[in-house]
Amino acid sequence: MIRKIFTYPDKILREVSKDVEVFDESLHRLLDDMYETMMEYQGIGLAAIQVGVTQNILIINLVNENGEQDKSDLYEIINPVILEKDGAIVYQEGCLSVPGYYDDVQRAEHIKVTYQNREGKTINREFRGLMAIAVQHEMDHLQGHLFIEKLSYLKRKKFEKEWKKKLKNSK
Ligand code: Y12
Ligand code: CO
Repeated sequence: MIRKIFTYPDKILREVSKDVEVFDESLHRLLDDMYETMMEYQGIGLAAIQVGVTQNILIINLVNENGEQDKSDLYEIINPVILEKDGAIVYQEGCLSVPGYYDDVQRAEHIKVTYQNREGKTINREFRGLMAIAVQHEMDHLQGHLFIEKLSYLKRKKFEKEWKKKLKNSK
């Protein structure tokens, strides 16, 4: 089922998500719905809070070297914790909750993460480059943060002005 994606400035996006404790059929349905929703809106990453569910869940499905978004490359990441981070990388980020706006954000280039999969199994993994960026972007959502909060004061002011205009024109 395709779910509604909440967009800025909806207050729900500021909520802090909670850990998943039960790894049951309803969690699997939510993960399947998140995947369907992300694909429908042509995203590469989605956090549960973006579909209104305040649980520590995110999915990421990057495009591979053949330009395809293969489901076998899908990461379902539950209750993630960053254990270590290092390096720096700048990338022009976008977000399905801020559609149409993209800007440069600096993040760690390499992270070590512990998380659980849909069966509740603990997994320890290292991510680099775009995958590290995506994990950090989605984990910010779980803390109620959006990438636009990382913009400089002047860029943020410009964004707010443009966004208000866009919202007014879409009424
Ligand atoms: C690198 C940087 C950011 C991430 C987080 C995941 N971000 C996305 O998946 C963003 C997707 C996106 C797609 C859009 O297209 C449609 O909605 C059809 C979009 O909207 C427009 O461009 C109008 C905005 C964002 C991972 C890795
Ligand atoms: Co986002």
